[in-house]
Amino acid sequence: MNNHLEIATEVQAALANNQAVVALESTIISHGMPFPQNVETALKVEQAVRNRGAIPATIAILNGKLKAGLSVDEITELGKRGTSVAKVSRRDIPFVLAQQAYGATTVAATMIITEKAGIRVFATGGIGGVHRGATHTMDISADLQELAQTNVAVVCAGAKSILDLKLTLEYLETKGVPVIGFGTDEFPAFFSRKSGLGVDYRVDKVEDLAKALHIKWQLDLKGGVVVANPIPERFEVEYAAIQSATEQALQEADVAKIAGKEITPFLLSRIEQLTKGESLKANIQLVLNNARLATDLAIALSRVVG
Ligand code: PSU
Ligand code: MN
Repeated sequence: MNNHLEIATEVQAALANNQAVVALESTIISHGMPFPQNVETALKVEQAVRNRGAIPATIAILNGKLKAGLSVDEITELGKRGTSVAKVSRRDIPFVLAQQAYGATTVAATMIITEKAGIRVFATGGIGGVHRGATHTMDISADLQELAQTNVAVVCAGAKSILDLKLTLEYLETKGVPVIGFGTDEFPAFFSRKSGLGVDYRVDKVEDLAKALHIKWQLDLKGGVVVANPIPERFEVEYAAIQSATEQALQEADVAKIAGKEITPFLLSRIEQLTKGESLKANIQLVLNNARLATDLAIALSRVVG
């Protein structure tokens, strides 16, 4: 395994000293935001993790290697290449490695590499989920299946309403994945703090969450958890604007017959265009907010484990 995985020196040193490390995903850089905001955001997020006391490890595949921890140049390269980089989920990893290619890792693939590197906490924007109309299309993100089997806490702002949030929560329940609301009883819907749907557990202190996570993994109850962290109120996007942009993007995807792994990036970029960049601003803020909470959690976890 180890000649496939390259852990940055700084990340290795932190892990060896039981210092907090936070993993960060890369599909959000290549496929989730446009250049140059994607690179600016990725670097800001890394800085936010450092400022709060942990070491960031952006996860990606570069030249056929699984990487935990990228340099500024590597993040910039990934952001410039954008959607020409392969979007890599679990199924794609061995093929991208065999081709010595670049890969931007989704939540699922990032979780896999995060776990292999020995990191427990990962921050992103939103997770994939059960798509609207999935009862016909069976479009269910591999992220959910990964959460069922890989031991990583995923800090996110919930999931976008391009998805069927109710079915997403049902699926997670079936798979035994706990959904935790951080400081909230409600599952957040990415751009807004509310979805009308509940969470399994509300937690107000990272220490309490760290204790429960430690016990979960001590008991070998495999799998991750969703730590749903609502977007700060002042950055919420007006509900009606997001709703109409989402509906329009979904209709366009349907007409253009976009399916499979193309659909999520298509919807994300259309919503950004249709809201004239409003959604992008919110997206950047919520990722920063998630990186800060993930840092606090990683620190709390290193104390419990240590
Ligand atoms: N949702 C977002 N932003 C994102 C993604 C999802 O709000 O950037 C990306 C993540 O990388 C996620 C992936 O893991 O899309 C899910 O893609 P799919 O639905 O094809 O599994
Ligand atoms: Mn899909």
